[in-house]
Amino acid sequence: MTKPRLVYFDFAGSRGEECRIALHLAGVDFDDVRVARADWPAQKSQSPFGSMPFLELAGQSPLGESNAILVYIGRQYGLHPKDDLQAAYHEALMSYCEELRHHVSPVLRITDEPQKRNAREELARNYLSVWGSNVERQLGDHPFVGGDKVHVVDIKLYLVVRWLISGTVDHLPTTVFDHCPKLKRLCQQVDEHAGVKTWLERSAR
Ligand SMILES: N[C@@H](CCC(=O)N[C@@H](CS)C(=O)NCC(=O)O)C(=O)O
Repeated sequence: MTKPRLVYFDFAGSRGEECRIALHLAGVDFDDVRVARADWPAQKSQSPFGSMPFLELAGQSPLGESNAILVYIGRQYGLHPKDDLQAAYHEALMSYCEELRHHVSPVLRITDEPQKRNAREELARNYLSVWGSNVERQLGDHPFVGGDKVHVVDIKLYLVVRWLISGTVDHLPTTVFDHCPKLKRLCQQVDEHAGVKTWLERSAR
Protein backbone atom coordinates (compact mmCIF):
# COMPACT_ATOMS: atom_id res chain seq x y z
CA MET A 1 0.00 0.00 0.00
CA THR A 2 1.46 3.34 -0.98
CA LYS A 3 -1.50 5.70 -1.25
CA PRO A 4 -3.48 6.56 1.90
CA ARG A 5 -6.74 4.60 2.05
CA LEU A 6 -9.90 6.15 3.47
CA VAL A 7 -12.40 3.43 4.33
CA TYR A 8 -16.14 4.18 4.67
CA PHE A 9 -19.57 3.12 3.48
CA ASP A 10 -20.46 3.75 -0.16
CA PHE A 11 -22.39 6.84 0.84
CA ALA A 12 -21.70 10.48 -0.01
CA GLY A 13 -22.44 11.93 3.41
CA SER A 14 -21.64 12.02 7.11
CA ARG A 15 -18.27 11.25 8.69
CA GLY A 16 -16.71 9.49 5.75
CA GLU A 17 -17.59 12.15 3.22
CA GLU A 18 -16.17 14.92 5.41
CA CYS A 19 -12.84 13.06 5.51
CA ARG A 20 -12.93 12.48 1.75
CA ILE A 21 -13.56 16.19 1.13
CA ALA A 22 -10.70 17.11 3.48
CA LEU A 23 -8.31 14.75 1.66
CA HIS A 24 -9.46 16.14 -1.68
CA LEU A 25 -8.97 19.78 -0.56
CA ALA A 26 -5.56 18.80 0.79
CA GLY A 27 -4.64 17.50 -2.65
CA VAL A 28 -3.93 14.00 -1.35
CA ASP A 29 -4.09 11.20 -3.90
CA PHE A 30 -5.96 8.60 -1.83
CA ASP A 31 -7.79 5.33 -2.34
CA ASP A 32 -11.47 5.96 -1.71
CA VAL A 33 -12.38 2.54 -0.36
CA ARG A 34 -16.15 2.01 -0.20
CA VAL A 35 -17.50 -0.85 1.88
CA ALA A 36 -20.89 -2.32 0.97
CA ARG A 37 -23.31 -2.51 3.93
CA ALA A 38 -23.51 -6.30 3.51
CA ASP A 39 -19.72 -6.65 3.77
CA TRP A 40 -19.27 -4.45 6.83
CA PRO A 41 -20.11 -6.94 9.64
CA ALA A 42 -17.24 -9.19 8.51
CA GLN A 43 -14.81 -6.25 8.45
CA LYS A 44 -15.96 -4.44 11.59
CA SER A 45 -13.55 -6.18 13.96
CA GLN A 46 -10.58 -5.16 11.79
CA SER A 47 -11.35 -1.44 12.19
CA PRO A 48 -9.74 0.44 15.10
CA PHE A 49 -12.98 1.06 17.04
CA GLY A 50 -15.55 -1.11 15.26
CA SER A 51 -16.69 1.78 13.10
CA MET A 52 -15.87 3.82 10.02
CA PRO A 53 -14.35 6.00 8.71
CA PHE A 54 -10.78 5.00 9.28
CA LEU A 55 -7.62 6.10 7.51
CA GLU A 56 -4.83 3.71 6.57
CA LEU A 57 -1.35 5.12 6.02
CA ALA A 58 1.55 3.02 4.73
CA GLY A 59 3.35 1.24 7.55
CA GLN A 60 1.10 2.69 10.28
CA SER A 61 -1.78 1.41 12.39
CA PRO A 62 -5.14 2.51 11.00
CA LEU A 63 -6.47 5.77 12.42
CA GLY A 64 -10.11 5.82 13.55
CA GLU A 65 -12.53 8.54 14.71
CA SER A 66 -13.57 11.14 12.18
CA ASN A 67 -12.39 14.13 14.22
CA ALA A 68 -8.94 12.63 14.75
CA ILE A 69 -8.70 11.93 11.02
CA LEU A 70 -9.82 15.47 10.15
CA VAL A 71 -7.43 17.10 12.60
CA TYR A 72 -4.55 14.95 11.32
CA ILE A 73 -5.29 15.89 7.69
CA GLY A 74 -5.84 19.50 8.71
CA ARG A 75 -2.51 19.71 10.53
CA GLN A 76 -0.59 18.04 7.73
CA TYR A 77 -2.05 20.13 4.93
CA GLY A 78 -2.86 23.54 6.39
CA LEU A 79 -6.58 22.95 6.95
CA HIS A 80 -6.44 23.31 10.76
CA PRO A 81 -5.07 26.25 12.78
CA LYS A 82 -1.44 26.08 13.86
CA ASP A 83 -2.18 28.14 16.96
CA ASP A 84 -3.11 25.74 19.79
CA LEU A 85 -5.94 27.84 21.19
CA GLN A 86 -7.48 28.52 17.77
CA ALA A 87 -7.18 24.80 17.02
CA ALA A 88 -8.99 24.02 20.29
CA TYR A 89 -11.88 26.34 19.32
CA HIS A 90 -12.19 24.49 16.03
CA GLU A 91 -12.01 21.11 17.76
CA ALA A 92 -14.73 22.18 20.22
CA LEU A 93 -17.09 22.83 17.30
CA MET A 94 -16.13 19.51 15.74
CA SER A 95 -16.91 17.70 19.01
CA TYR A 96 -20.22 19.54 19.14
CA CYS A 97 -21.06 18.20 15.66
CA GLU A 98 -20.41 14.68 16.95
CA GLU A 99 -22.59 15.40 20.00
CA LEU A 100 -25.37 16.32 17.61
CA ARG A 101 -24.98 13.09 15.65
CA HIS A 102 -25.10 11.02 18.83
CA HIS A 103 -28.20 12.89 19.95
CA VAL A 104 -30.00 12.67 16.61
CA SER A 105 -29.22 9.04 15.65
CA PRO A 106 -31.47 7.32 18.25
CA VAL A 107 -34.37 9.60 17.28
CA LEU A 108 -33.94 8.67 13.62
CA ARG A 109 -34.13 4.97 14.50
CA ILE A 110 -37.70 5.23 15.88
CA THR A 111 -40.02 3.34 13.52
CA ASP A 112 -43.51 3.79 15.04
CA GLU A 113 -44.97 6.56 12.84
CA PRO A 114 -46.70 8.80 15.47
CA GLN A 115 -43.79 8.43 17.88
CA LYS A 116 -41.32 9.14 15.08
CA ARG A 117 -43.14 12.32 14.07
CA ASN A 118 -43.37 13.58 17.66
CA ALA A 119 -39.73 12.81 18.43
CA ARG A 120 -38.44 14.47 15.27
CA GLU A 121 -40.60 17.56 15.67
CA GLU A 122 -39.49 17.85 19.27
CA LEU A 123 -35.86 17.40 18.18
CA ALA A 124 -36.18 20.28 15.71
CA ARG A 125 -37.97 22.57 18.20
CA ASN A 126 -35.60 22.01 21.08
CA TYR A 127 -32.23 20.30 20.66
CA LEU A 128 -31.50 21.39 17.08
CA SER A 129 -32.73 24.92 17.64
CA VAL A 130 -30.47 25.35 20.68
CA TRP A 131 -27.58 23.58 18.91
CA GLY A 132 -27.82 26.03 16.02
CA SER A 133 -27.98 29.04 18.34
CA ASN A 134 -24.94 27.85 20.27
CA VAL A 135 -22.91 27.40 17.08
CA GLU A 136 -24.15 30.73 15.75
CA ARG A 137 -22.74 32.51 18.83
CA GLN A 138 -19.29 31.07 18.08
CA LEU A 139 -19.19 32.43 14.54
CA GLY A 140 -17.81 35.82 13.54
CA ASP A 141 -18.44 37.93 10.48
CA HIS A 142 -16.06 36.01 8.23
CA PRO A 143 -17.20 33.43 5.71
CA PHE A 144 -15.59 30.54 7.63
CA VAL A 145 -14.91 29.71 11.30
CA GLY A 146 -11.26 30.75 11.03
CA GLY A 147 -11.68 33.73 8.71
CA ASP A 148 -11.49 33.74 4.92
CA LYS A 149 -10.00 30.29 4.54
CA VAL A 150 -11.80 26.96 4.75
CA HIS A 151 -10.67 24.53 7.46
CA VAL A 152 -11.71 20.99 8.37
CA VAL A 153 -14.17 22.37 10.96
CA ASP A 154 -16.11 24.13 8.18
CA ILE A 155 -16.36 20.89 6.23
CA LYS A 156 -17.74 19.11 9.30
CA LEU A 157 -20.34 21.81 10.02
CA TYR A 158 -21.34 21.80 6.36
CA LEU A 159 -21.94 18.04 6.24
CA VAL A 160 -24.06 18.08 9.41
CA VAL A 161 -26.17 21.08 8.39
CA ARG A 162 -26.56 19.98 4.76
CA TRP A 163 -27.99 16.66 5.98
CA LEU A 164 -30.46 18.18 8.44
CA ILE A 165 -31.83 20.86 6.11
CA SER A 166 -31.90 18.62 3.05
CA GLY A 167 -35.58 17.78 3.39
CA THR A 168 -34.69 14.09 3.21
CA VAL A 169 -35.25 13.50 6.92
CA ASP A 170 -39.02 13.20 7.40
CA HIS A 171 -40.56 15.67 9.87
CA LEU A 172 -37.42 17.80 10.14
CA PRO A 173 -38.22 21.16 8.56
CA THR A 174 -35.66 22.48 6.08
CA THR A 175 -35.96 25.76 8.02
CA VAL A 176 -34.57 24.25 11.22
CA PHE A 177 -31.46 26.52 11.13
CA ASP A 178 -33.06 29.61 9.61
CA HIS A 179 -32.46 31.46 12.88
CA CYS A 180 -28.69 30.96 12.32
CA PRO A 181 -27.74 33.19 9.37
CA LYS A 182 -23.97 32.95 9.99
CA LEU A 183 -24.08 29.16 10.10
CA LYS A 184 -26.16 29.03 6.93
CA ARG A 185 -23.82 31.45 5.17
CA LEU A 186 -20.82 29.35 6.21
CA CYS A 187 -22.45 26.25 4.72
CA GLN A 188 -23.25 28.13 1.54
CA GLN A 189 -19.61 29.22 1.30
CA VAL A 190 -18.38 25.65 1.73
CA ASP A 191 -20.89 24.46 -0.87
CA GLU A 192 -19.58 27.07 -3.31
CA HIS A 193 -15.89 26.48 -2.53
CA ALA A 194 -14.16 25.53 -5.79
CA GLY A 195 -12.35 22.52 -4.30
CA VAL A 196 -15.48 21.22 -2.57
CA LYS A 197 -17.46 21.65 -5.78
CA THR A 198 -15.04 19.54 -7.79
CA TRP A 199 -15.29 16.78 -5.18
CA LEU A 200 -19.11 16.91 -5.09
CA GLU A 201 -19.28 16.76 -8.88
CA ARG A 202 -16.94 13.80 -8.85
CA SER A 203 -18.71 11.91 -6.08
CA ALA A 204 -22.12 12.40 -7.76
CA ARG A 205 -20.79 10.57 -10.81
N1 LIG B 1 -17.21 8.62 16.81
C1 LIG B 1 -17.00 7.90 15.58
C2 LIG B 1 -18.35 7.34 15.15
C3 LIG B 1 -18.20 6.43 13.96
C4 LIG B 1 -19.51 5.81 13.54
O1 LIG B 1 -20.43 5.61 14.34
N2 LIG B 1 -19.56 5.49 12.25
C5 LIG B 1 -20.72 4.85 11.70
C6 LIG B 1 -20.98 5.37 10.28
S1 LIG B 1 -21.19 7.14 10.24
C7 LIG B 1 -20.48 3.36 11.60
O2 LIG B 1 -19.36 2.92 11.40
N3 LIG B 1 -21.55 2.55 11.73
C8 LIG B 1 -21.46 1.12 11.58
C9 LIG B 1 -21.16 0.44 12.88
O3 LIG B 1 -21.04 1.09 13.94
O4 LIG B 1 -21.07 -0.79 12.87
C10 LIG B 1 -16.40 8.84 14.53
O5 LIG B 1 -16.52 10.06 14.69
O6 LIG B 1 -15.76 8.37 13.58
